Amino acid sequence: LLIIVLVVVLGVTLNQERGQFESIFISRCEKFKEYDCQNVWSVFQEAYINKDPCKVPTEAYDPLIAAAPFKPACNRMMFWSKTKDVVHDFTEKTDCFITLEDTLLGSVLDGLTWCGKEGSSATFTTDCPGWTQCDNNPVRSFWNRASAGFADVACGDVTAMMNGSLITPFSPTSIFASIEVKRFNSSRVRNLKVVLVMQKNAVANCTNMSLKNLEEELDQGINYDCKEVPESQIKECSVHPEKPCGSCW
Ligand code: AVW
Repeated sequence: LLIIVLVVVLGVTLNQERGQFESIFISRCEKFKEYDCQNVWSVFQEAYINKDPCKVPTEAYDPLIAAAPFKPACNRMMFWSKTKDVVHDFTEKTDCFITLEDTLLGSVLDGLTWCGKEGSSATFTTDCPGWTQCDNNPVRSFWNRASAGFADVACGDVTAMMNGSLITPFSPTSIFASIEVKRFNSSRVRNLKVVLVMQKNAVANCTNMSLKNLEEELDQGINYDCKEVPESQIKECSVHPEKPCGSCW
């Protein structure tokens, strides 16, 4: 009995020392069987621990990307801009596409905030700089670096869901425009297929100026097409995951 009590007390103590952020990180990571999550966690921490939280450049995450590299999933990679909820509702329920948030690193850190502090070896989850407060903050630098890595392995037919309720669906300041599109390489990517998600209040269509800019920005040799798809149609596909992948739009 004494031994059992000791083991439980020790376990609880260790768990508290682990911290809530680390626990979330490890438990989300463990859903991916092929990784050493304790190692991924320690490489992740190295990027921002004991640093000024406005001085974490994107390159700080290079070792993390090397430790858990993105795998190419030709014809199945899905990018998005300002359509987070409808995209993930669809990709979670169906097995057609993979977004950054379905990969190990993307899913582990989705929705989380973290930063370090000079002179401390701890991870903080409050009082961290906001997305636009300073450019080189740990969260923004991570998403910039991870998006670049994900776009680097894009291949075959690539899909992107954009928001038809915006006057500028392809916004120059978005990660999709400023990082991902620039890294699509015509030796790997054959087509960019834009799905413009149309809600009732849609203001843009495929002739939109910003989408023309997107088409022009693509590496020579990458084909472009755009399709206006009602949001209700995508949601209908999410509730009928048995439908073949090519039949939704
Ligand atoms: P987005 P992106 N404060 O919908 O093209 C906090 O604009 O940029 O699409 N978080 C923010 C802020 C902000 N001001 N702005 C952006 N974010 C975060 C990765 C937030 O998590 C995928 F591969 C928001 O949900 C897509 O193809 C997310 O950035 C592409 O990048 C996306 O903002 C989507 O980036």
